[in-house]
Amino acid sequence: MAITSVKNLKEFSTANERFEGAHLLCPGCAHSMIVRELMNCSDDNLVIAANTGCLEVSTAVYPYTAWDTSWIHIGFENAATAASGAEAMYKARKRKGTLKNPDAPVKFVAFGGDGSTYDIGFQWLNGAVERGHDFTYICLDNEVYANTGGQRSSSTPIGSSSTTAPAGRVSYGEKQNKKDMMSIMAASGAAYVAQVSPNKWKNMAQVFQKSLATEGPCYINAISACCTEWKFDPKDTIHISDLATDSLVFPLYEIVGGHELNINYRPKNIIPVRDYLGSQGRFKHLFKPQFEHVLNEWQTRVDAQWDYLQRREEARV
Ligand SMILES: Cc1ncc(C[n+]2csc(CCOP(=O)(O)OP(=O)(O)O)c2C)c(N)n1
Ligand code: SF4
Ligand SMILES: [Mg+2]
Repeated sequence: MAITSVKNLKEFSTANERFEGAHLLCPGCAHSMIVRELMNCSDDNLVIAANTGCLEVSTAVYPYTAWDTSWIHIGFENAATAASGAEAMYKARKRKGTLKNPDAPVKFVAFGGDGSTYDIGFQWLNGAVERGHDFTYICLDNEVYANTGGQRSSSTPIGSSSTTAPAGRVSYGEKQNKKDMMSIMAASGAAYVAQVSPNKWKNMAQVFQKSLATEGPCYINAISACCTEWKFDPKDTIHISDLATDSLVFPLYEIVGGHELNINYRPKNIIPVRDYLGSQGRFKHLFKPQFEHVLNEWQTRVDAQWDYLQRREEARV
């Protein structure tokens, strides 16, 4: 697997910018950090598909664009379809000898929000993975339908208050467990799957490079802190992301070839899940006495998941 070396911070900050600042994402939006890093960590030609969501509506407001690369906008459910279709056409033209520059490396990438990835575009993503296209799908996972005002998705975590599962005197908000897309994608035949977070930018760059260098479908679940819907100060995006990874609410790990699980980040000091939940307005009601059990269940669930991941890593099954 040919992986170019990870750029250092200085190289990143001076890299040829392919995701331009001319966009309307909220200040502090993690979507832009993830996208920019993907584009800066590769020197290959990129063909990027983005479906409807905060990323697309904020980066391509006619007649402007933030994308200094080939870019396809497509309907809410179809980022994977567009990227896999472009990849299939590229392969066919290469075979027929009709490409102008057949030796130039080209990589195909799709971006979708959690609403489109976990819910509305799930079938199309799953089909593209099952067909074995050579592309990387990156879910910008802010755990809510942010662009349309904060409805819950199947990525929304238990206890979060959203417009369609609001917290109140009796209800503590979301009742369902966040869907486990990592396991689903690994089981669906993805060659490589990983979770990343922008606070661990080096790991994120390594994962992106690994996925671009892997032949076959890759799925990356990127936690994308949303100051607007999670209700925190825009200056705290990286701090909130630190709390997510260091409480192990969002563990960073990868699954290679559907079975080999590697943990990519082990916090030196694991912090209580309460510290993560208490940092955001969407969970603030959980600190009322009547919802104490939800906080305790959260910690138990996160501990059990971490235990499971470590056992999976050791067992190599
Ligand atoms: C088939 C279809 N259903 C619904 C919509 C309306 N819609 C546009 S963006 C969006 C929310 C996007 O949420 P998500 O995918 O999580 O991305 P985010 O905005 O949170 O980054 C919705 C429901 C649409 N455009 N097409
Ligand atoms: S609402 Fe959230 S995801 Fe959308 S642009 Fe603002 S911070 Fe980013
Ligand atoms: Mg979302």
